[in-house]
This record gives sequence, structure tokens and C-alpha cells, in this order.
Amino acid sequence: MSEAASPGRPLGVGIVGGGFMGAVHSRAARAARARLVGISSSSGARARAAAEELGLERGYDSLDELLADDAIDVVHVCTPNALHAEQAAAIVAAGKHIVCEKPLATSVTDAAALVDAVASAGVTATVPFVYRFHSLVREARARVQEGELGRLLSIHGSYLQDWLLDAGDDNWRVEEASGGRSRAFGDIGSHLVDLTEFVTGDRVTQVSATKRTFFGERAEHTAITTEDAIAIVLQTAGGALGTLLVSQVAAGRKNRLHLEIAGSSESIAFDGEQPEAIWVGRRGGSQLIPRDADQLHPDAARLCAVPAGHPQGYQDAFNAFVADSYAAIEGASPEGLPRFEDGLRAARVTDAVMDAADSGTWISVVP
Ligand code: SOE
Repeated sequence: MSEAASPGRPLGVGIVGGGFMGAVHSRAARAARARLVGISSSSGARARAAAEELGLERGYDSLDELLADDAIDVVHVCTPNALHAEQAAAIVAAGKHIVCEKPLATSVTDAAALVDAVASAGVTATVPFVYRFHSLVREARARVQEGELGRLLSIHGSYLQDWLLDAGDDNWRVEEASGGRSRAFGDIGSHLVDLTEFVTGDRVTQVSATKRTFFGERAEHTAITTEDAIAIVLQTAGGALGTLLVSQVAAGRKNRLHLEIAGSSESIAFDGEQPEAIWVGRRGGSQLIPRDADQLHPDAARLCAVPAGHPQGYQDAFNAFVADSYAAIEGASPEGLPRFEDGLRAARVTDAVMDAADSGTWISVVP
């Protein structure tokens, strides 16, 4: 059983993997006033270089060496997808709390085993479905919960990037062995569905999908099977219908998650590239709601780190996610904290979407 960090002593943080996400996690841990104890990577040399670059106290020669350090209370997993399940299992078995990058695992079986292991170990275990932590996403969710949209009728979402637009672009995500069966949906479509279910409180029950691999050959990989883009039609438990487009080859879209929910009274829309206002649509006139704590519901206002007019962004949302993860380690129950159960949910949705694309039929999503 993991011991909560003693009151007053800063949480000791370890990080596995020193790439782009390792840097994002380290900044968020520092903002949460944690002690950045050390990092492991693919080698001791790379770990020591990453420690220097990210401002951690030390590098370790292995994850085992990191886990043997009693100064570490919580470990952040920021490695390629196919490594997550085994590394997370070792971290939980060592009695450490864990923040594991999505996808939690590249199979439902592995994700379910991790949920069970966390329950047995009694540790806190979260997954950065970080777009839940934009203040105005919480405002949208609060308005849905208060019935302001009326009956949920339709969902229209997209998550578009262009970092893989050229055939010369390549990355470990492209290869099924390291990224998993699904690339575009598993990587970013999972955020879109998580946010849809989080904001609406509804559940996706059936999906139909069509996917494309536009580039079968890239700089290092050939015979590529993972999808560049995927189009999805969905139905929800509440009877709504929806369409989602997920693409990593959409020129000019850098990281644009867009979600529009239409109800019988009002619509609401959130754009992750413009997170300082949400659009509220009405037959009698629509309006933009700014991120102004004085005008927002409490769960939205609490995520305003700076006043209106001082734009917050992705790292602010990430900082809020890590702060809430650490509050949970200390015994709190923060609203809307994505835990390993949400990582398992994402694995189930990803499997259903890929089965729908491969079969050309409607597939039910396991509850
Ligand atoms: C790359 O597609 C990526 O870093 C995703 O892995 C993140 O989850 C997303 O938030 C930003 O883009």
C-alpha cells in the first residue's frame, strides 16, 4: 500500500521518458511545487542529459533504479505508447502513484489489468485527458448539467493536426508495433471522444467509421497500416447522433480540437486553439462567453489562474490536471479528474472504432 507523502513535504516526482511530453509534465510538476527528483529514459546517458535539460535532480540507468528511490512518490510515464502498460504495471507494483500518458495501453486487456492493479495497490492513477482542464470546457459541462442546452440532439467534432502532412514526416507513432493498432484516433481522437462524453455526460454506444492511410511510405517506415485520418458516425445512449473527423494531415491545423454540441434549446461549441471563449448558439441570438471567472460556474472559475484578458492555454490546462492529480494523492477528490478507468474507456472506444473501420459495419461500444 503506498503511503501518501507526509504532509508538508513536497511530493517527490519521477519521470519516464524525456521527449516533448516529458517536458510538459515536468513544467506542470514544478508548477505544482513538487520536487523533481529524477528521470529514466532509454539509456542512462539519455536520462542524465534529459535531467540536465529539464532541471531534474538526477538521471537513472533504468526504471527499476528509479522505482527503488524512496524519495519518489509519483511517476509520470511519458514514453512511446507500446511501453506504457509494462512500465505502468511496474510502477503500480512498486506502490508508487502514477500519471500515465494516453493511451493507457494499446489493448483493452492491458488497460483493464492496470485498472485492477491500481485498485489492489490503493494508489492514485490518472491519465492526461487534459482538454477537460480548460476552464471553459468546465463551463460548457456545467451548462449541460444544469439543462441549459435541453435534450442532446447532435454532436459535431473534429481534431485536426498537420504534423504528418508530408511523406517525409515520420515518427514512432506511425508504426503499429510502437504506437498501437490505431494512430490518429488512438492518439487524438481519444481526446475528442473523452471530451464529448465528459461535457455531455452521455455515452457513445455505437460507431461506424472509415479510415485512410494516405501515405503508405514515409521517411523511415514502409508498408504503413496505421491511419492518417478517420471519419466516424456515432450514436449515444441518450439518442443523439454525431460525426467526428480526426486527421493528422490537415494543412494549417496545428492542434485543433473542435467540439459542438446541439441541444433542443441551445448549442455550445469549444475550440481548443481559441480556448478563451465558448460559443453559445440560440435561435434568438448567439453569444461568446469569455473566460472571466466572475461570470463562470465554480468548477470553471477554479481553473482560472489569471484574470480575463490574460490568455490561458495548453500548459495551463496541463498544470491544472497535474495539480488535481497531486491533490488526489494527498486525499482530495477533485471534480472531473481522468483516472485509469477513463484510460480503459478510451481503449474500448478505440477498439470499437477500429473494428467498425475494418468491418464496414456499426459496432457497439462495450459500456
Ligand atoms: C501528438 O499528436 C500530441 O502530442 C498528442 O499525443 C497529445 O495527446 C495532444 O494533446 C497534442 O498532440
